[in-house]
Amino acid sequence: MTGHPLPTPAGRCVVLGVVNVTPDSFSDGGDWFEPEAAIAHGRALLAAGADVVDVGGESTRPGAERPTLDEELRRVLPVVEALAADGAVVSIDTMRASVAAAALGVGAVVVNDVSGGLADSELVEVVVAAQCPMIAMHWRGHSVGMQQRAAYGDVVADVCAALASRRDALLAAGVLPDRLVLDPGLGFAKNAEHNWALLAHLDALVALGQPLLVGASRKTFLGRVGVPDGAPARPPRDRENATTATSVIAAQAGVWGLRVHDVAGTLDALAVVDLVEAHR
Ligand code: PMM
Repeated sequence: MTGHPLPTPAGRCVVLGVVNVTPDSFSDGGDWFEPEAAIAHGRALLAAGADVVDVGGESTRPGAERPTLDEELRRVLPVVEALAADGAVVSIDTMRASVAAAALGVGAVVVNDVSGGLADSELVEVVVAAQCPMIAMHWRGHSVGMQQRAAYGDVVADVCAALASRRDALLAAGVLPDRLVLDPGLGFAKNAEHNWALLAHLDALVALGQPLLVGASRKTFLGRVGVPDGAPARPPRDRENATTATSVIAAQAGVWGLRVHDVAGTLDALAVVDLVEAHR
């Protein structure tokens, strides 16, 4: 069989370190926009213990405009190529089939599609041809207008149903069952209440039977934790403690992986979870 197996370190969650090669991501926009800075950042995340580096060239913050295809390729390819050449396990965070194919061509081994294959129907064909792992996130449309689609009857049931239907379609298309990861898409067409409800019921998402990834790191809903009503939200970099708490909750719920900015802090938190588990 070709293609990289799903990374699975013994005894703990997979930690994906975020490398956003974008001028405008909410969490770290502009910090790593030049390829050299993004490569150095990826190397720092790997040195801190990241199992996977997740390289993306399109900001998905609410309201963000999409880059052109050429611009997205220009952003991500040198970074993917350099980190893969170092021996890193690289995932490409893209909704475009041609970006996924080009990134796989220069060494990426995982495709992370926040649209779960819905934005570009050809992306699934790229994944199937490569037999590579795919992360399929719950998604209700592109960033412009995304928060107007944050309406659910029962958010946990609705997201589970949508992910189950994505799972069935992707498996029918030929994505390998042991290489398909699902993701509830915290912050994507979801308000804070929706995100908290999903975190409270990760067991229902784990029960879908596929490995589950959670990406809570630094997201807007964490900016209000511990902040009085009316006071300004915490900026993204001041959301790390709250992020770590979500990582512990997700690890205890049995998720496969965590997509985070602070790799070292996440690994410490996972070590604590393991030590407590070992003493049960
Ligand atoms: N969130 C962002 C980008 N890509 N991919 C997956 N699978 N899950 C996520 O939750 C996710 C993602 C946006 O966050 P960022 O600006 O920190 O990259």
